Amino acid sequence: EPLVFSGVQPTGNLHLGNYLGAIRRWVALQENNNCIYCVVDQHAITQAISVWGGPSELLRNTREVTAAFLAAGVDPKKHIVFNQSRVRQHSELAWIFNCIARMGWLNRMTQFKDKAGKDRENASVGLYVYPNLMAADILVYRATHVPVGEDQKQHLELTRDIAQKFNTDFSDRISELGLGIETQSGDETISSFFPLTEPVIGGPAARLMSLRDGTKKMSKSDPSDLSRINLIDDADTISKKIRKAKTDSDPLPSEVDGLKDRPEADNLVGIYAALTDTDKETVLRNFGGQQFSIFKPVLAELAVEKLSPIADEMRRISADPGYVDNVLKDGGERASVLAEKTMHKVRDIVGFLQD
Ligand code: AQP
Repeated sequence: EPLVFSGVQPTGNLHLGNYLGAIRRWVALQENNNCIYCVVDQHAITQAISVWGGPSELLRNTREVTAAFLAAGVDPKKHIVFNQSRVRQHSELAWIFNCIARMGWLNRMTQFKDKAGKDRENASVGLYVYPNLMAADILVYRATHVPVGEDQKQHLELTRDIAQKFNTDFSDRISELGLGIETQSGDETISSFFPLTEPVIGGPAARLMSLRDGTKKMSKSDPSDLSRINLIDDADTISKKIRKAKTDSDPLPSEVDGLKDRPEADNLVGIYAALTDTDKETVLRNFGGQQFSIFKPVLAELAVEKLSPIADEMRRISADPGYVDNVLKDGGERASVLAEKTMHKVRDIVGFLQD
């Protein structure tokens, strides 16, 4: 049976990319699947304390991200919403995955290179092994589908490699204990315990770019606030940011092909398409030939219309922090039961003595 898992880090400045690339798609997946949505607070502390802001900031951001999930339409009763650190089995499984994943695999992770920057010697070990914890987040529920933005693709490939190596290394033991399902691995049939998780990536907002530089990802950590639309921005701020967004001076093309080598134009058209649930072709059919002086105000109005209700709802939900805390506590309890079911089996598979 399909099971959906995804998470967002409570690192502040939740933006339109996080919403369109991930959270909004989570809401759609709730219809036909069981879903687990997580505020990944243990990931948030992998960078320097000056980046994640320290304990009070982490608590504040954990509540704010949860409020964003709920305001966007995540249903914490039918599905599970919790913060990662409450469910100890994530880090327990991550340790085992630290022993499964190879140094060479992690050395290829581009996000580590980006986030560590030039001073790699000074990056935390946690930042380096973060993809193993992410694999554990997913596989501790044996989740089959993970909706994320394009930037997470490589980490999901690593998650599959880890699952595959675990299944292969322990294949005999998994079948001896009767805990696997027979799957094909190359020419061999092996008994698999972990599924090979499918990334759910796509649509016109899989990778939103900075409003100041169409070659850079829209990101929470960009020092320029003008580079992103934050979910809590008010109408004036959203309009100003779109008005000031970098563009070239040509009118919009009528075909998607014409967006090639025009990253800023491509980005704004993608945002319009995602906000209206269409595709870039449709947007260009309506706006091809128009100048940005026409397109930008229409886009700004649309963004305000779609985002303002979410920001209002976030403020309403945040006014009662007790409510948010209870959602996370209840979700954490339900997640722990599921995670422990998996971990009990994993300990048996690995050969850790337990009752
Ligand atoms: N620009 C983006 N376009 C589409 N999706 C995006 N996501 C992030 N940026 C974009 C998706 O949002 C989800 C949550 O991301 P995260 O909190 O795990 O952090 P991140 O991937 O490191 O994203 P940020 O916001 O850009 O933070 P920093 O500045 O720290 O790098 C994920 O599904 C992600 O793909």
